[in-house]
Amino acid sequence: SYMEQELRSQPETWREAARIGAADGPLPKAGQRVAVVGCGTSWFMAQSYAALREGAGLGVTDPFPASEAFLGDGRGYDAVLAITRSGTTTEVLRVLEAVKGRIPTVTVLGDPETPAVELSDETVALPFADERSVVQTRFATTALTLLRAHLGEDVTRAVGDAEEALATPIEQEWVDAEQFAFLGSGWTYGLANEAALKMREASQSWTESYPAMEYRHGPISIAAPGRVTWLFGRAPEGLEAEVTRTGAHFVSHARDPLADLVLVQRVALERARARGLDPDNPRSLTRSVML
Ligand code: F1P
Repeated sequence: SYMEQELRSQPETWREAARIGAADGPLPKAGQRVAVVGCGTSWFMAQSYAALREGAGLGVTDPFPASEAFLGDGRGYDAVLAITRSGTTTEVLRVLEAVKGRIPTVTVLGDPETPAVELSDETVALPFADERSVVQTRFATTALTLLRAHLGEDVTRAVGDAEEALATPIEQEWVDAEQFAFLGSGWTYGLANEAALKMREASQSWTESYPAMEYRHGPISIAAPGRVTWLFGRAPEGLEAEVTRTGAHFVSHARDPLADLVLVQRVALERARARGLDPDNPRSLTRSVML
């Protein structure tokens, strides 16, 4: 499948993106107040980037689903960063239109010959990470790798961990599980949201996602034997024991969290196959949502 080919190429596309991200370019400068917009997967990457940028002390960074970003009057932002693989998503184009001439915009996109280019002041194109799949895998992670490198992060370990995640065996328990709860904190919360979306899109699985410690405030009542609670990043104290008591399978890996998302993409693919679904033709989805 396209999805499999594309997700397997992630170490290479991440390496290329790291090179571009580390160079000086049109991406937000330190100190700027930035609104980051996207839809679906691209919104979740916006969430992760925002937490990383604020964590690095580089300036206020607010992520919005493009449909809920009402930035027409500027709202005090110095820049708008849009993330869109297709460059055609209606809500993203509407934001770019609304802020044109008021706030400088930069768009990270896969296809450089799309309407988003006309509407953006600046663009960073990642055509080598563009995809034929409906279900995004490598564009999203490659865009986030670009942004991590731009924040000054050394992503060498992440690339190595992605290679390792591609070679890791998929546990049968993950293929058979009835339900998944993905958890994350800080920048890994966006990854948890994306993992849950990937499993829904590719394999029609029942998945949820929460900020790690919020899970204890209600959603843990769903945890049970035959279900999986998968945490991205380091486990907050006591969480593993609390989940394990429910009988749910608790998963938390030491690898770079973005590389752990690669493993979830593979689980989604495996579950699609086990259910006789074609991950390249997901139910009710199109490659880009346009009104
Ligand atoms: C965003 C997106 C995808 C999703 C679906 C519809 O597209 O929401 O994340 O998987 O296929 O479109 P884009 O703006 O990044 O092209």
